[in-house]
Amino acid sequence: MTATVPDSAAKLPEGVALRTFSGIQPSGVAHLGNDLGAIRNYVRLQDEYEAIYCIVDYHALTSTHDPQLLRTNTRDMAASLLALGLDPERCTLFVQSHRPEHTELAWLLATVTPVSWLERTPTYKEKRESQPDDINHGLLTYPVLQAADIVIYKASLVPVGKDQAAHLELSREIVRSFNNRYGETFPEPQAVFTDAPTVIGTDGVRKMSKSVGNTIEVLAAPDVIRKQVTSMVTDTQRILRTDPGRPEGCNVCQLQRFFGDDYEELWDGERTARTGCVDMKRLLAERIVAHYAPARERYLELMAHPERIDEILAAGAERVAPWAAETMAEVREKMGLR
Ligand code: AQP
Repeated sequence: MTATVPDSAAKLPEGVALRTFSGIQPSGVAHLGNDLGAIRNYVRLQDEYEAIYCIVDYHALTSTHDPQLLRTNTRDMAASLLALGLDPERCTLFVQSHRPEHTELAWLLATVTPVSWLERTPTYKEKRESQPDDINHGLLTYPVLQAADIVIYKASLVPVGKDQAAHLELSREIVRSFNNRYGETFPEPQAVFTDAPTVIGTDGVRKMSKSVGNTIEVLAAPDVIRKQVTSMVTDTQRILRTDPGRPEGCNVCQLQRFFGDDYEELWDGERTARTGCVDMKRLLAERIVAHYAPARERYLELMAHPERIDEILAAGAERVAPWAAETMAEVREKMGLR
């Protein structure tokens, strides 16, 4: 899995430690799209940069209104990230609401952000269409809080999936708008993608997504993973078992690329109809189960000791506190707040 680090990352002033930042919503369990599209880069970048990762519970409030569920999901997402490879010795992991400075900065950035920029973001437009009676103010201003999350640590690299590209572009525009008005303050954050920037869901059409319900839950019990993989839509043009398959049009075949070096051979078996879609799904399910088995073990172990998770999150919030305070002091001064 490669991290595509943009050239502009090299343009930071000398002596400034490169920071990466990314946030993930505690809106349910981690899925294959999260891992292949983003979390793998979180893990990789923790060895190369000052890496800061945040469970963005303020963001989740735009769609989750059950306090107990939010609390449970927050701890669950922390355990998932740690199980999938985040190491508190090599990165900082914390919960967004433990650093309320994020919301203060979001308000300040909102004053340099035209509403028209927010109204044109694809996610907001989608939500307005799909849930016209449930559009809260947080859904509109979500990208401003997202920009604040990143720039409060002056992070220049943001490992995310492709679905976040438009939000990142907006963060850069907000940064430019602030820097133009108040003087050079924030670096423009750049997205960093893996080689699976958009993982398609089990329906074979839409991005894998919890709200769509087309996910493969990587830390679930083996039988749950098998069931989810078995439900995957494959090449819709392959009707009979004897029809040649088209790996480029089959999501199961595409996912094989990430679970073994022999995918070209497997694709050849599909093209010549030596293997069928069911064979491919069985193989993929077993490979996913085997690949994530050690992470699942770590996840279960952590969930059995919630106090350890809470300690890691508390230490993370402490660690970022001086960085957030430093940026807020600079911003308040530049904006004329006394
Ligand atoms: N299908 C995907 N392919 C590639 N990357 C993905 N990401 C999410 N889905 C895919 C990336 O995972 C990170 C965490 O994103 P998030 O907090 O927005 O994720 P999510 O809420 O888990 O995404 P969902 O499932 O799509 O949530 P809902 O349905 O609630 O909106 C991000 O970097 C994201 O790009």
